[in-house]
Amino acid sequence: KGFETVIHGGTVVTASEVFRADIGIADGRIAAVAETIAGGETRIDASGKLVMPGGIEAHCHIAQESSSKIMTADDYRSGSISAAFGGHSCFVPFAAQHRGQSIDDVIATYDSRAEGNAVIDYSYHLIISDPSPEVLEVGLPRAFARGITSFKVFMTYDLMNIGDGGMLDIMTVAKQNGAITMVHAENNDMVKWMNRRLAAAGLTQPRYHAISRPALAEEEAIGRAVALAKLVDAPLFVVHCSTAEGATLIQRERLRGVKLFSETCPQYLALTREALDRPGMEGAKFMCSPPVRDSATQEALWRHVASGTFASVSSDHAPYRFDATGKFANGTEAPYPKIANGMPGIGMRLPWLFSEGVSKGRITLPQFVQLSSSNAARIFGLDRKGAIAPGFDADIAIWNPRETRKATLADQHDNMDYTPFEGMEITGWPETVLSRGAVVVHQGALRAEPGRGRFVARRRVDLTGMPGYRAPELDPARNFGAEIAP
Ligand code: DUC
Ligand code: ZN
Ligand code: ZN
Ligand code: ZN
Repeated sequence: KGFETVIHGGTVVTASEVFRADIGIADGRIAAVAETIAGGETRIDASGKLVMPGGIEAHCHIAQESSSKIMTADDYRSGSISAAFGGHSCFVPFAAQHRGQSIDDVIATYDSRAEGNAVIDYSYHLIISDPSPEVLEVGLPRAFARGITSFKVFMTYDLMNIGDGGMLDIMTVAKQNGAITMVHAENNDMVKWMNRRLAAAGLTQPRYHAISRPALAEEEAIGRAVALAKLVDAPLFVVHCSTAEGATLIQRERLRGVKLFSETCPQYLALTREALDRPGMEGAKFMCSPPVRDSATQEALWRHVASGTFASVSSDHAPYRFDATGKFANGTEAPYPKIANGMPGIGMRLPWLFSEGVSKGRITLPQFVQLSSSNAARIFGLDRKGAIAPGFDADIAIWNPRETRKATLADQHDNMDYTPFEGMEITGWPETVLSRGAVVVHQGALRAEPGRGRFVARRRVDLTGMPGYRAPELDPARNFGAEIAP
């Protein structure tokens, strides 16, 4: 049998095992995994290297306008190139609805932004800011039929927040279609109250951004989002969890069988709010929502990463440059509420997680695969991705676990003018990245044409082993309220 490519001599890492094997690729898929494979039109020598499923970035903002109309610096071309240099062979950015916009229009908008640009495969999570009857009854079911099986809602920001009732409606429709709801959980009124007090006291420098969004606002909102999801027994994914209290609440509800998933991000494990104290406006580089916290929080979040509370460690790449197109769109002295929120990180997510996680002994290699790729594939229905096994797409990253170098902006290959990881000493870098069998990146060079990445239709979330929760008032077995159970 003819293989297009054979990767030989490497150590294969899956979500459960680490073993010596060669990989044979045919028609863009993994066709064989065996101790020794001869032949292959192209042979890639992976001796001394780790051969892992390509990363799947399930939380990133690409070619997306913020609700105040600031466009991210990265589009599907630069965003996917940065992702690929960072070890990814798939990413799932958001397709964001503006209020009043139809879902068909949202999807068409992002299709046109993605087409011809991506170097790796992609899908979208919808962001719903306006759950009108038309959206709930027509728009979302059509999105599901196209293989868009997840979407995000916000509990904060006046232009995005859809209220508890809107969340119940969305979660109900999602459940009926086998989709999963993602949530940005921060209490909007707590943040607005803090903002008013800080503004009245004249405290508007970047450092006050972190003060304005208390840990309690996240804890309260996660608790409320989980209660709403339990009422309708629908699956929920809490994005960018930044607090020990939030993580502990998620862990407890997962132990109870609730259909609940979550992620944290490198910035919450790597940075503290002191970063926002840098002189002048420099602190704006480290502004994101929820904000980075303190070192005790970092330690607690690492325990949750290591013990399985989080399905993934995602970048939340939200690239706003340190100039008038991004952070300073409202002026170089803008008060923090008028500075775009978010930091870049799609190119550093995996090297940073490998270095701080695997190289420092906080997580195992299989855990790295789970957190970087395989869990996202299972939860978000990318059914041919996230594994090294026959039949799966040959989406593969070959890593040099011993290469040590400092993180630099040039290594990100994005459209940004800074990286929050600048100067960090990183051990373990991806060297070669394949997407459906084609080499996309090799030893620091891009080898693929923009446009080769394809949209991937996704399947329903896999909830095996998650019994869920039945509110007594909606329980058919108790025969009251069952008529309206979703
Ligand atoms: N939420 C995100 O998920 N990303 C950037 C900013 C935000 O509020
Ligand atoms: Zn060999
Ligand atoms: Zn968010
Ligand atoms: Zn985000």
